[in-house]
Amino acid sequence: NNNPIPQPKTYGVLGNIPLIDKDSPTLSFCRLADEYGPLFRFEGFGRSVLIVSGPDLVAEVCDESRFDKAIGHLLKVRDFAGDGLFTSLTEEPNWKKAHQILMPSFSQQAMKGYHDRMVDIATQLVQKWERLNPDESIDVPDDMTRLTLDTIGLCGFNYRFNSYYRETPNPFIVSMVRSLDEAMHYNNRLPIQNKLMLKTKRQYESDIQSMFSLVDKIIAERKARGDQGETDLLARMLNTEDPETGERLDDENIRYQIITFLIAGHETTSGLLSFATYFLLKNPDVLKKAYEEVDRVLTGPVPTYEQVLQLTYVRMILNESLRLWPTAPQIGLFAKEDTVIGGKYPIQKGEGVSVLLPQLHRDKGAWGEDAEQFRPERFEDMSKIPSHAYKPFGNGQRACIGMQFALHEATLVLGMILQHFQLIDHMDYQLKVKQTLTLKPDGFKMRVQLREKKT
Ligand code: MNH
Repeated sequence: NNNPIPQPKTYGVLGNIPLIDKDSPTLSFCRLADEYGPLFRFEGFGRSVLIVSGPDLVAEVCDESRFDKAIGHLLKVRDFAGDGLFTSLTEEPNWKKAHQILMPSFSQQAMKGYHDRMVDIATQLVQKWERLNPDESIDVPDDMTRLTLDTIGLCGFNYRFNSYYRETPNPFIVSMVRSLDEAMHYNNRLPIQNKLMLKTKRQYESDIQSMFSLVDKIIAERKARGDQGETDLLARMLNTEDPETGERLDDENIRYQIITFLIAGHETTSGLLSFATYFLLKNPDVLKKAYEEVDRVLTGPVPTYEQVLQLTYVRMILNESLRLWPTAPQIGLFAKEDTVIGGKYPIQKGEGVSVLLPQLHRDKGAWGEDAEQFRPERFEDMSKIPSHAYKPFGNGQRACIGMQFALHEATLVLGMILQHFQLIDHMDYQLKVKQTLTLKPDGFKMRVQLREKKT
């Protein structure tokens, strides 16, 4: 007894495409979900995807025996991330190989090894902000992006982007943001449009070449210099054999992994730090509690590894920020066989599904009537978190490998910011969310004032 899946109005060959804002597709999907419910079909240029945002349906599509990660929406990203961890199918040999080789580098234990380097970069942010004049404002997402790029560069490859020594974004970032933007827009244009956009295409190709050349240089320099006892991601990729096959990653795949870590490892975390800062500015009670914790825990000049683990309220603030604004807002899956979800909606083998995280994370049935409220206390007891209503780091074996890394870094940085500064919402910033592949608050500025030193 199969029911048809709801679908919004279509526009000829364009399908449902005119219903989405091409600069922020996720938010458009959320508005459609408000109207069409927890499951609807979306069609563009003959391709169709099911947009899912109800906890029960999400539980089903997160069953790894029935669904697996899809990469159709990421095909253009493969132009520069290849068969790296994020853009490969689970069945591609390099996914499992890289996954096994790299897992130990992302354990909670491994964070001890990155801690001092994370502090190095966070200190640069604090020192920059300390030296501002009172009337100078901070472009929050810009400075957070400097931080997260420099952190993954230093921890991952012992490479310094030195973003705090530059006025404009690092050229690598310019190329990366522009290519990601193009990869996102490409799928929503007609093939004929894409063919005609020669200048865009040339820019795209040159951006990819400049990313490749920086990364190949990092690899070549490390190889030329030889091993000096590094234990970073690059050393691990160059020197470690996959326990299963006994093989190492080849140079081309290492290039793709580095680009993957630079993209995945910094855009999302910088968005998280920006949203968390925004929520602190707008929620004085939460800010007060956070200051209390930071003043109690961070007693030395810089946080130690153990102290970061003790910043539990700061961590709850980050979890709650990721609930309301999951910075990687959609995950793509496909059905491994013909199946039925919700007891009545048929899905064919190979059909695509996209889990709409911001909508799922605001489900009133799962989170209560105050689902739209920013309330970190929800995360006091992680065992009370509704299990299929919170997926900011994705699902199963294809979940984020960098979760501990992101959370350690973000907790450390937010802790240090609160240790040193009073935050000032001088423009009464009104949230506007901007989407590249990830979400960020657009045009978000604030001012800071040094806190009185504790005596
Ligand atoms: Mn991350 C996959 C969210 C930080 C490296 N990441 C994912 C997925 C989500 C995600 C969601 C699953 C995507 C999908 O199913 O298509 N990641 C985040 C968020 C943050 C984040 C919200 C920060 C906050 N990610 C990081 C960091 C790194 C990283 C930091 C690296 C240092 N993420 C990855 C990689 C994958 C991934 C690599 C792909 C893993 C795999 O499929 O094996």
